[in-house]
Amino acid sequence: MARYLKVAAAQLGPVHLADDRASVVRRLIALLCEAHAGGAELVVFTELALTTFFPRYWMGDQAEIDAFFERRMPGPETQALFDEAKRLGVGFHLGYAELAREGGRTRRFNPAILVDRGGEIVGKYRKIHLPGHAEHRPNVPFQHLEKRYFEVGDLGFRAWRAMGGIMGVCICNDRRWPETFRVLGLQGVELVMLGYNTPSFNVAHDEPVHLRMFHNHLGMQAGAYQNGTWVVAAAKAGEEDGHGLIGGSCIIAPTGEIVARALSEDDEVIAYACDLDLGDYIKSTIFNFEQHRRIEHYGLITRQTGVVPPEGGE
Ligand code: CDT
Repeated sequence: MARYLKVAAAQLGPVHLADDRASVVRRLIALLCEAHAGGAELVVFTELALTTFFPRYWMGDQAEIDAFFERRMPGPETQALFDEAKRLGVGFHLGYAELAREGGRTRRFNPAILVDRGGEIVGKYRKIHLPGHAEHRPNVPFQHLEKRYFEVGDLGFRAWRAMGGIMGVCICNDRRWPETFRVLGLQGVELVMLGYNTPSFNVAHDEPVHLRMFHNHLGMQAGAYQNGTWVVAAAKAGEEDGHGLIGGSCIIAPTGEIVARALSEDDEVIAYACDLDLGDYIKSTIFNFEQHRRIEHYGLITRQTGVVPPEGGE
């Protein structure tokens, strides 16, 4: 018998600098309730969902930076979201900024958690592919300071048995890297959740907006198909204090097809009843890893980061 899980992606419209956590959590709860009313059992919220996308701002004062971080999860403002989800019996995925005391030092990460129907955190992932730069670039219209504000995640790409399936998490820029999906695929992942904050404008290159959206979906559709997994992706969208973020939240089947897609650049719920067995035929035929992977030829992928072109020739 097919295993169906109705999953919602809860796209979040702009969160401005002036918006406080309590108002954002109220919006998340409204999205959660809407998703539940439509039959969703799992709701995927976006990356850094509780605040504006603050890595666009250069901040020199550590206290100002730390105001965007959570010390506890759930914490004073997020407890209401946990309570409501538990009351409704709905699981959720949430991205936020984490300030942790570990090994006698303060650490800052860009994580996402998976919370089950009973309100328990059953999985946590800390973002590994941090894009952008660490130094101030005063000559561009906005910054992308993830490399300054966060450490590289130290928990690996993990999948967990939860919500009746094998669930994986990655975050935003991770979705552009085939390695992300393959490491999850090697754990038999059936559904990958992710949130993203993707600026509409590429400060490094004059790239048409339609390509931003095309590349957003391209990597996720490939990752879904090549690993026989569902992908549920929730964007932060719209103009945050004048800085555009693409929307395009979507649910992608293991066939690589987009089966649901957000229409707006605002708070919006999309949902789909995902057959968690749908990827089985892909995993057992064209992408039967056990039969067809040739790991003796993949060594460069873990030995080398940058490109080393062949020597000699013309
Ligand atoms: N949040 C995040 O990872 N955003 C990146 C922007 C890359 S441009 C510096 C993304 O891959 O969408």
